[in-house]
Formats: sequence, C-alpha cells, structure tokens
Amino acid sequence: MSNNVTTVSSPWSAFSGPNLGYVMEQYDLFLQSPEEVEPELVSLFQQFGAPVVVEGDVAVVSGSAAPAGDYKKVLAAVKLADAIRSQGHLAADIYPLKNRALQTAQIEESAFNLSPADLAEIPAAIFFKDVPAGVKNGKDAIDYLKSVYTDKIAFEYGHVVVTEERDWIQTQIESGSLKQALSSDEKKALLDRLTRVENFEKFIHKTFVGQKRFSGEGLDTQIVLFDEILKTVEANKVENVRIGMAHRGRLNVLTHILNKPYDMMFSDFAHVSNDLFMPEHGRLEITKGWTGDVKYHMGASYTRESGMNVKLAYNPSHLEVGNPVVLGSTRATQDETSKPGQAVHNPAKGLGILVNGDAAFPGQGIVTEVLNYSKTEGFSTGGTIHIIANNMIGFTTELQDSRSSVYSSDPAKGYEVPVVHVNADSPEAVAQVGRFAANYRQKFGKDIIVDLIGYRRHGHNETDDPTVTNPETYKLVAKHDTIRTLYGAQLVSEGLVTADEVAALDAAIYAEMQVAYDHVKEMAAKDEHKQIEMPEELKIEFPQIDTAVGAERLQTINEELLVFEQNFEPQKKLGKILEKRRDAFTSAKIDWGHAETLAYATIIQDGTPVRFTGQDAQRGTFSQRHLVLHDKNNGNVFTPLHHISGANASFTVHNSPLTEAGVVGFEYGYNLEKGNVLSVWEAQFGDFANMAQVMFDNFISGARSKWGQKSGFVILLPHGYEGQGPEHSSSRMERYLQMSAENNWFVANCSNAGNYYHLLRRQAAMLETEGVRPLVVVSPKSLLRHPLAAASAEQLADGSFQEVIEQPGLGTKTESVERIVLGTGKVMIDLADRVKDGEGFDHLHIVRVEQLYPFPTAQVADIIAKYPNVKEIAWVQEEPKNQGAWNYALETLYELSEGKKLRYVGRPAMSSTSEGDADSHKAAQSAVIEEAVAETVKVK
Ligand SMILES: Cc1ncc(C[n+]2csc(CCOP(=O)(O)OP(=O)(O)O)c2C)c(N)n1
Repeated sequence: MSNNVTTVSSPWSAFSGPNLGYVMEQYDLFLQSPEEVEPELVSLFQQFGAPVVVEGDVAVVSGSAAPAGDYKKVLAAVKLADAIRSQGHLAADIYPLKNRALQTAQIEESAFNLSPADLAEIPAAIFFKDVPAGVKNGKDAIDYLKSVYTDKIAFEYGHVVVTEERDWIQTQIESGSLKQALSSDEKKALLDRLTRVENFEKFIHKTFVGQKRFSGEGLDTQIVLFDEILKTVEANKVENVRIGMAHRGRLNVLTHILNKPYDMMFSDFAHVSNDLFMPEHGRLEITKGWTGDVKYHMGASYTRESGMNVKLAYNPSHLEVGNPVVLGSTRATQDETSKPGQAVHNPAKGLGILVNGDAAFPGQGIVTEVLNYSKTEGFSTGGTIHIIANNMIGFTTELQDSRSSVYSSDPAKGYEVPVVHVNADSPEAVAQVGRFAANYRQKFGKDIIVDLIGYRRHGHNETDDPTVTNPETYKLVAKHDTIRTLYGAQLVSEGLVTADEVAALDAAIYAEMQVAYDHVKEMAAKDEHKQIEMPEELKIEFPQIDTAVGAERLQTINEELLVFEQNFEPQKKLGKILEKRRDAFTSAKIDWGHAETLAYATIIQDGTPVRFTGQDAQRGTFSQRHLVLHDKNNGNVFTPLHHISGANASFTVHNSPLTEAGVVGFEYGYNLEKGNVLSVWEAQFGDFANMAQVMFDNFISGARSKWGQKSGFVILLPHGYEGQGPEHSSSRMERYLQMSAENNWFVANCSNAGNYYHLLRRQAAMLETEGVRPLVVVSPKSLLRHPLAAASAEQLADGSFQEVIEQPGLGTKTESVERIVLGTGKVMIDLADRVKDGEGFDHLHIVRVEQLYPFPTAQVADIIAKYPNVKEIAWVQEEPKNQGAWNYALETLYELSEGKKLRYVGRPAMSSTSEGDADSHKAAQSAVIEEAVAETVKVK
C-alpha cells in the first residue's frame, strides 16, 4: 500500500466468512509476534487496525464477492490501484514528440501477479469512495484508473500532506470533473485561438526574417492555458492578475493575453513608434523609459471588460529573477494599506502567475526561494500558479545535462505543491488543466504547478539552427504537425468542421495580420521618431522638501509609543531600554532606532503606509529597533506603532525568510505596484545584499530608464569598519555608486540619527511624484547608539535632510584652516571623537558628505570657498582604496580641489574588504584617523 494515496474504504470490507476469520487469526498473531505475519498483512493492520466489517461498508457489487481465501489478490489489486495513482504519470502520454520512454512496468497487472480474471472478481468499491459510472468490478476500476492517470494529463499529488487537498484532487481526477468535455462552440473557439497563435508566429517569421522573437511554437497551447486560468479567476472575482515570464512565447502572450494589437506588435519589428497604434479604449497601458529595451522584455497592463486587470511584468534577460518581483506586485494588489494597524491581506483580490523554462526552473535557485514564500505571513500571495513552458530543451542543452531529476518540476515537490503535467499537443486537456489549476488555487490558496510539455519548433532563437547540436530531436520536430494542424484534423474527424473550413480560417487570420502590417507601413510616414525624454522632475538632484514636524506632535508620539496594552509586559531589560526613550527625547539622546520609529510614526500619520522587511527586521539585527514587542509572560506581540493616535495608514513590519535576492525583488515589486507605500528592506549586514546583486543591476538601478517604472524603494545596508571581519564591515557601497547615473537613485550615508529621520521623511514625501527614485542607505552599526550620532527633538522637529554636515567646533578660524577633510559615514564620527571640541585642530575642517549620490558638489564647493588658505583637500575613508566612495568621488574631488593638493587617506587597495582580526583592524583604523587629522605640513 503506497504511503502517498489512501483508498477511502477499509480493505476489510472485501473480506467475509472464512476469509475474514483467517484475517482475524492473523491479526491476533500480529499482536503477539508480528514477525510471523506476512508483510502485506502487517502493513494493512498497521494502517487500518483490527479487521472488522463495518455495517454498510461491505462491498456488494453485482453479486461478486472477494475470491474465497484469496485476500492476497485483493491486497495486490489495491496496491496496483495505488501504483497507478502515484506512478501513473511515468506511463502517461504527455510527450508530444514521444521521445521519452514511458515506464509502464510498475502499473501492469502482471507486476502484481494479477490477471484480468482476478480483477474482475474483486468489487469496484474497494478502489473508490464513489464508484464512477460504468465501473462494475475491479477490472473496470483498474482500466478506468489507467485511463485517467496515464492519458494526456499526468498527476503528482501524493506529496501533498493535507488529506482534504489530496482527496479533492483525487475526486476531481477520478470523478471526471476535471475532464469535462468541451462544447462544439468551445472547440471551434479553441481552433480559432490556436490559428491566431500559430499565424502570429508564422507571420513574423516570414515578414521579419532573421529578427529574434523567441517563438513559442510547440507550446502554442500556453495561450489556451492562460485563457482558461484567467476566465476561471475572473469568474471568482479576482481583481488583478500579475504575470511573470521570460522570453519564450512572450510576444504571443503580449498580443493574445495582454491584447496589444497586431499592428502595434508589428510596428516594434518595423521600427515604427508603437504609440501610433495605441488603442483608444484606454484599457491597454504601456510605460517606456528613455533608453528603452528589446521588445521581448517589455510588459503591458490590460484591463478586461470585467474590470479585471492583467499585467505582464517587464523583465530582464536573467532567467526567473522576475519571479519575486511579480509576486511582490501580486501581494501589493492584495494588501489594504489605508487604515492604521497592520496592512490587511486579502489573497482573493489578486493572483500571481509565473511562467518558467524547463531548464531554468530546476536550474535557477531563485525559483525555490520564491516557492518557499507561499505560506509565510509577509510574503504569501494566496497561491501562485507556476507554469513550466517545457520545450524539453534549454538553448542547446538537453535534459540529461540540465537536471538530475525526472521532471523539471521536481523541486516544487519539497513544498508540497501538486504537479500536473500536460501534453501541449492536446488543447482540450490543456484547457481542462487550466481550469483545474485555477480552481485548486482558489479553493486552497496554495501554489500549483502546470508542466506544459511540448517542444521547440525552431532554434533557441530564430537565427539559431538546432540541427547542429540536437539532430535527433529536430528530425522528430520536422516531421511533427503543428498543434493547430492536429487539432484542426481532430475537429474534422469529429465532424465539427470541414478541412476546407480549417484552411479558410487559417488564410483569413493570416490575411488579418497582413492588413495590420499594411497599416503599420502606412503609418510609418507619420512617425516622427520622437525620442523619449527623461522627465524634468528627475533632473533635480536635491529636492527641497519640508520634513519638519511640530515639536508637540513628536512629543505626543513619543509618549504614546511607550504606552502598552493592558497587562502587556515586555522583557525586563528591554522595558528599561524603551523607557529611556522618554528621557532621551528631552535630553538630545535620540538614538537611531528611536529616530527611525519616530520617522515611521510621522509618516503613517501623514497618510503614507509603511512596509518594512528584512531578516530579523522587527527587532533589528543589532537589537536597536524593537518595532514589535513580545510579552515576557505569554509571548503575545504588541506593535506600538499600531496604537499611536492620528495614524492614517498601515504600518507593517515582517521578519523575512533568509534570502536576499528573492526578498529584495519582492519588495521592489511591491513598491512598483503600490507606489504610495514606503517600502523598506534592510540587509542583515550590507554585504549580504550582494546575494541580491541582480536585483540592483537589472531592476532597481535602471528600470526607470529602460521601462519607465517608478519606484521609491528604500534599501538599508548596515556598514562600518568595526573589526568584525571581511563579511561584516562593508556594504560594498562602491557597487551602488558605480551604477549611479541619471538621478536613478539616492545613495546616502548618514552620520546622524536626525539626518536619517529626515531622509526617510523626504523619501516618503517624494513617493508618487515624478521625481521619486529609490534610496540606498549605507546604514550604521556602532553609530546606532553613539552619543555623537544621536539627535535632539529640535532637530527632528525643525530640521531637514542635510546633504552635507560640517563638523561642529571646527573651521571657525577660517584663515587657519589648511586642510579640509571630506568623507562619509561612520569614519566621520571616528574623526569627531578624535577632534572632540576642535581644540588644537585649527588647521583642520571636516565635512561629512551625507548624500553620496547625487554628490553635493556645489555645497562642498561653497564650504571650501570659505577657507582662503586651504592647501589640501583630503578624502578620508575606512574602506580600502579600491572600494568605498574614493574612485566614484575622484573626478568630482579633482574639480573641487583645483589649485590644491588632493590626498587620499585610507587603507590601501585590498582584495578583501577588511582585516580579519580585531587587533589589525584597530591599528589600521587608528592610522587612518591619525593621518586624516594630522597637520598638512607634517604629512609627506
Ligand atoms: C540567468 C541566465 N543565465 C543564462 C541565460 C542565457 N539563456 C537564455 S535562454 C536560455 C535557455 C533557457 O532554457 P529554458 O529555461 O528551458 O527556456 P527556453 O528558452 O527553452 O524556453 C539560456 C541559457 C539567461 N538568460 N539567464
């Protein structure tokens, strides 16, 4: 008996009279010495307990009874049925090219020592809760099970642990609900659809010879799958669908699912502006950036007549990295953020669909990162439908080199996701699977995989010749009729259409495409080839935004944050730390976590929702934040920000799963969808963000210029050389600075909690404006509680974000200053500690660059201009010379130091980020500090 599938009836129902007596004897023996009992019976006893016949549970099927004394046959038959249910997929007809050996041996009667006659003797009720119509005995039952489990659809669901789900799936399969026949009209509509899908590819192939399109031919039924999923969820009142997919068949999805008209699609190939063909109904939306992207990376948004909005996400080439972005967007469609408290998650509002290649699905780790989100509180989207567009090849690489598992979908089984494999040559089966997958997701709110198995008609792209590397496969492909041809022939054989009608439909649709292209040629003359401009608002480097907040309002918030709900007791030590925030407010000792909490409080009062995630984000890696408190007596949680007065938006903070790429992508996607939410992600240590490098390189830095996508996403990267070794010192700020251009984002490195507070408030105020852009914050560790980095209430109430801060106490004697030291972040507080009140440092002025990008060149130049005798401008940093901001700032520093000496003060170039041991760190750090403050004449 398989562990995977349980038959609903007890097997004892098949025994009666002497047979039952024998089994009872064996049960007694089993209780005393189980080793003497046959293993099959042992497993039955273990599973079903004592052999008793329950009234009404006795199988009575047309007079047949179990063969006398032959319980073994019954056991074997039950095992056979289970084998079909759990292993039938290996024998299923799911490969259009029939180029994979089917494994039928384990579901053959002979493997269980059964003959058709044996089976005919066994009652059908052993196998089913509800015996399907026409099934009269065990032989019929086994034939029936084979017919549903080994046809064009194959199922793997034994790994789903929830019995209710398994039962539901089994019932859908075995009752025939899943395979509901299509009506004649539905079949004809399907043929029409396939004819469009095929002709779209053919038309481009013939008209735009040699242009890449990453044809979906061989998987044409992907469109049918989408159609059925969308129809089903539309009927369920889902309001938003977010789709992520790579290159394969994407243009076909754009035109047939997103309804980008044919002329608009063809204009992209003909280099005519596609704006000329934008439909007037206003339901199609496309954003564009000024540098642009290739056509098969562009996305679109389409609102269907029902009001359901469908978006295909813009994506880079990097396979599957769009998955978390799409799910973040999906989650955003499901969250209600306009009310105070936690954002309210309603998964019924949105659906995420992710399409993956068969090589990429098991190959790219981000796929499983995202599968792991499905049941987490902060990242669940109520079930994703994952489609594997399985053409059984990845570029030139065939499956045996691509993966170690039987199916491309196998990684999903670890997440208890049911898998349905379907033969892409069978449009009706694909439609049935589409409905089934959507119904499962709607019913259980969980992920499901549809493995759509077809082939690839051409090379990887249309200029590749696949016969060079995959000759055997392509011999088969060359001989294989298209899906439309096969389905047309099927409908002819069913008498629904004539062969002439199939041919006429084909010709008419091709002609329709020709008309669309003629329109493009006609309009080409009117095309002014206008270049898209970068928005004016984005050209502003230093937006002047008032971020001040009334002192009384802040005072009230501060008090309210310290009021816990009745009987709530935080852990004792923490309680004391929080209590100190009362005094800190009046004694200018507002530390980083405190200032940050006050910033969030004012932001939600201003009506901007906040969503904050990261590993251990609620407490904060450095125990500095404590946004969520835990009752020491019962573990109950309490979020003070949910209880302040006057909040007008939600505040949500989630500890995230231990991943970076996926979570950064998710949060970025969330922010794209809900641009009014201040989305903040924090790396545990800044260095770990390089696990998400692709998100910065391919989405966050350039999405506005490529795709016209606005985002105000905030990224916090703890950084600072504090002797904790190479992986806990550097956030690799140089990476972000290298990507800085066209005001694509802000990169800030604050030395003061108050400035950070204003930075967050400035970012919140910029959301949904044209000038909005992401914000990368190089954030502190030791400065979190450093008195020299603390803020005063006045600073929070009256100030604003300072791009540059001059060291208090220095630079007062303008004539005496000979050296101006510039730098950023924590090292500037090390310097502040060193110079104290400035006594003995008349030769020196220190200027902190709080915003690195855009570099505050004019502000720094104004400061330098105040000091007539400056001989030297020094850039100080604790990062090695080839890292940190030095190389990025160099060109600007040359300009700023014109006529003076420009000096680098810092560690030498290093292949690692820092010293590994605390003593070496101390020595290196103090050498940097001493060199920075030394008198100019004394330095070589
Ligand atoms: C991260 C990444 N690595 C490599 C590539 C190059 N590449 C583009 S498509 C492709 C094959 C993908 O195969 P599969 O996932 O089966 O999708 P198919 O193209 O067959 O639809 C490769 C290797 C890429 N785009 N992204």
